[in-house]
Amino acid sequence: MTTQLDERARDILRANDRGGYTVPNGRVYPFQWNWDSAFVALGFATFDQDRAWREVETLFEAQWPDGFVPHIVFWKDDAGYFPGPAVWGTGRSPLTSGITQPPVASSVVRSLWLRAERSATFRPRLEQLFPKLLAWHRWFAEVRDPLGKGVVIAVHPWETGRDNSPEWDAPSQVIDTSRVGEYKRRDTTHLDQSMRPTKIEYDRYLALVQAGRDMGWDQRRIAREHPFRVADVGMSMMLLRANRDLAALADDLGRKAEAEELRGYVKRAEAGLDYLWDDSIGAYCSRDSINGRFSGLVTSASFLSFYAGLKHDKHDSSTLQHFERISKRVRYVMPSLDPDDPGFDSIRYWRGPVWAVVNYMIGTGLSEAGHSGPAQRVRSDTRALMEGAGLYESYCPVSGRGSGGGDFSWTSAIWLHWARSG
Ligand code: 9WN
Repeated sequence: MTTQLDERARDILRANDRGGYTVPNGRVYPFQWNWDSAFVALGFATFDQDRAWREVETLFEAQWPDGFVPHIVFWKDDAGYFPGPAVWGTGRSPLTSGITQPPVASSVVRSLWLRAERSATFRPRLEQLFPKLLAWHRWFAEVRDPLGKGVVIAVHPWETGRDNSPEWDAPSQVIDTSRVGEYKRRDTTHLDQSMRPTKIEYDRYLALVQAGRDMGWDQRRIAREHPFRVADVGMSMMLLRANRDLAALADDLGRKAEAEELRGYVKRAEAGLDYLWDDSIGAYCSRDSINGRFSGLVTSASFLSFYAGLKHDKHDSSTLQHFERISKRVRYVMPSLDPDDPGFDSIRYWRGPVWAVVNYMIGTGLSEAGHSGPAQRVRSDTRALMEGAGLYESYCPVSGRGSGGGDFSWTSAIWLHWARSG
């Protein structure tokens, strides 16, 4: 089974390779996506290290001069996805979207570097990538951390990568959709509608794209004025981890000043992420930065505190209690939303399904923090899902059925890099 799935996973990555970058799924997502590409590189690294580095390098070819890295790069147009480059209207070359995505690239590059055993062959490539990664991290610190706490403010649900998480329901209420007009979605022609975000959610996504375009994609202005400005627990945890990993890379490259700067960001977040601790539910969750309200929801992102390297006895034991409770409620952890929440929907995108990339981060973090039982559960469930259903975009935590697109790139990568030996 393992060898068969290894072959299948490699075939999927090769088939979705468009020459230097990989599409998440050929039909549903025909462009380069930011955090998908990073995770995809982990998969390539298991059989073609050169191709793995190339994936990240291609992504950073689309970096804007201020350090921002877009969530989609439209290397070639494709009518199969909406909204395409004309709707975004960023006027960049290459054409890109105007929002970003979770900053996992530095953590991935560190993993590639360690796999390459810090070899002289890959050192020049690391030297080239390092300033680009650093520029992106600085952009987060300067543009997306207005609270000065290391907490990332997301200005679009798509930035969080957890598009229709119920965490965004309340903060999205204020988005004015009156100017959105008619449009034709493409996702629901490829996939079952019951698995995708709803019409009102799409209207809001598009209203935010329009607002960004109206502001000429001036990122500083967007960060100040957008109607949606949410402190995202997922991005904040991933950035903290990425800052630690980039600091370690700076050490290896002998860049003392940069390592110190990055450790400064780490310190800031270690103290500041308490802002996302909601004592009333005993978990980390996202928070509307406009009115300070917590989402009050336990999601899969709540379990990323271990991956971020946060250590806090009371918070850790409370988070682990949620883990125990949820792991008894569903056959496969970690559902994207607490199954005891009334909004839980086992097949609708980020309102229930399990995502392999999130499991990879949760499992890695738990294992590093010494919580080997829960860590093992996450890994073996991920493995069982893939063996049972194939390499899908996501999975139903109750039945194990695949949901979303099939032949999925980042799921294949996570199989090769991590889940296969769980
Ligand atoms: C919008 C590609 C992306 C992932 C996101 C996932 C989904 C896009 C969409 O697909 O988002 O960016 O159209 O639904 O939510 O995490 O990066 O796999």
